[in-house]
Amino acid sequence: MTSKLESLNQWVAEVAHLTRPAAIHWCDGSDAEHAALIARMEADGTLVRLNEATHPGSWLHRSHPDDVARVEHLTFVCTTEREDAGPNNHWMAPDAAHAKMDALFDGCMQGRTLYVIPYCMGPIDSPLSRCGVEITDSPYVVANMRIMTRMGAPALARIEREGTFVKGLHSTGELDPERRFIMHFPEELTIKSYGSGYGGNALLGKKCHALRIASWQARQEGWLAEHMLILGIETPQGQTHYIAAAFPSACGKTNLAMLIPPEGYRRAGWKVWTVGDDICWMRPGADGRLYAINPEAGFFGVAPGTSAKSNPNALASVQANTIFTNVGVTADNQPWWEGIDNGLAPALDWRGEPFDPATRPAAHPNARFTVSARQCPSYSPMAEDPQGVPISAIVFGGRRASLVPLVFQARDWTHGVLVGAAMGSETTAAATGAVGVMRRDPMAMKPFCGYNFADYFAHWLSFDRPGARLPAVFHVNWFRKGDDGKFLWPGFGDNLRVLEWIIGRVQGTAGAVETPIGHLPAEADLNLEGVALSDEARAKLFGLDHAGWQAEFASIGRDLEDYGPRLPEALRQEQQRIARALAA
Ligand code: GTP
Ligand code: SPV
Ligand code: MN
Repeated sequence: MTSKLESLNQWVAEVAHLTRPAAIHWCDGSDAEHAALIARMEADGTLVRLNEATHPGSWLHRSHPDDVARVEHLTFVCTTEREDAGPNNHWMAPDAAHAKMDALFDGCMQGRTLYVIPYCMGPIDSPLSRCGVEITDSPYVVANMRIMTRMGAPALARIEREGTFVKGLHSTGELDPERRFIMHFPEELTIKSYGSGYGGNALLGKKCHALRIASWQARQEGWLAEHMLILGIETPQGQTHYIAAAFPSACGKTNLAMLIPPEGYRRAGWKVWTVGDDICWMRPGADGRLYAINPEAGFFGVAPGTSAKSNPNALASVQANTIFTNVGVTADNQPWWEGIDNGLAPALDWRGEPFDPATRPAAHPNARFTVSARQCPSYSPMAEDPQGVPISAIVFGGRRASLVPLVFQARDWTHGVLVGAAMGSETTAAATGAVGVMRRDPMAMKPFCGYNFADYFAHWLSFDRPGARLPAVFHVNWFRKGDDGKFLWPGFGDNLRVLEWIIGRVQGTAGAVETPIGHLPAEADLNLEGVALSDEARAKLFGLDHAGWQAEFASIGRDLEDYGPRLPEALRQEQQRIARALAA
């Protein structure tokens, strides 16, 4: 097969000439194609069939033990000018990067099949969607892309119509961490990824395209590509409010997007609808509001900690037709992970060895499930709407054991942009490296912004213009800990209490106390009925530690200076204004 688009045929031919595959397969996304791929992977051990009675159509993939998460230190943005990538990215000159990657790709697909995957990020008929083509030698990547994107014939038809697409070239190579690079060429709308088969390193539609390349395009075209979940909250009055929330990797986006209201709220008629759990593309509509789509079609969610109690919607979603990566299995081949809390026990760990708690956990901490969003019981009927959903509030949040209260609201858009730019969070297992180290992660985009953060902040500020009806901006922290090291807030379903306050603020019905860092709810402004909170919890969740925030703002000021003269003056002034207010 070939395409009607000559530029696509030509690129595939060039790549085949370089990588020398044994065969070329153009993916049409059909069931027959999928079945053949699965059979092939089952035969060579890439996929292990799970218990057909309990988990029909579901598979386990064990990745190489050195290939279990994104590799931020090996991820580059290759712009002509180094400054355009900014201090937030690793940079390499495009020519040098192409030469380095092409040397790795030279002959790397010998004996393998080259798969051409045309895909669409976003509903196939949405003007907000964008298309790409991933070339890969990994059938596991094909199977995951089929779940995570709109892949195959309809996407190819749209690409042929539009004539443009993001080019992504991927090979698992030898899975040698020394020969592993994830390179982005935003000026050429091109991605080259070599040496990893895992998640965000290999499923190029996800972080590489939908965030790093898309953020670059979004800046040029006047929209936003963000590491955000999107959810709808239906009130007992029957109104649905949409919220987009940016939390860093493994900090609760999937959980919040699939929230099940506490009992009292359910009885009163509250419902939460999932639009997306990881990525949000939004742009101003004719009425000045921001309209958002989820560019993905599936969830690549963190498995550990997912239980009938913490996230029943996720657990229900993964009962069938799911690919599990790096989880453990029970004696009768059911998937198992720490915190699944289902009364079963693991027999084999994620490396396929007999489970021994002294050796390693059953599931890798970054073990994931890949599943179609349509299997989620709370999947929003508006999720596939080509126009997107109007966003009423943007929520930033991080994993902060100390200092940061449960929730506060920014005074205005400029303050909101500062709140996002100043976000901090403790690192997690979603990327290789130390876990639990506090770092700045502006808008949860530190690993994903495809250009200079200073320009990104300026782009965010530019949305505040005549005619705009921008969302209100908030900051939350579900992860505040007490002196005993335990979480002070129950979290999960109870987070709806905070979302209710957020909606109340947007509608002008909920109260708040004004402080230098923003509007904080008084305890009485939140519905805490049935929530047991200690005095320590109340003080820390709703109080303001003045001295602590003074130190935090000094640190924010220093960190912003890292961006040098490109940092928007409005942001610097906002930081200084708050620092002064805290000192007064
Ligand atoms: P990526 O897919 O990596 O971008 O991450 P995500 O933000 O979707 O992460 P996810 O929702 O899977 O977060 C997983 C981790 O956050 C698990 O350790 C959860 O237990 C924890 N978590 C989520 N919500 C809460 C909460 O409200 N309170 C507490 N204490 N932990 C939470
Ligand atoms: C993340 O790390 O933020 C993820 C998983 O959502 S990955 O697709 O690997 O980027
Ligand atoms: Mn993510």
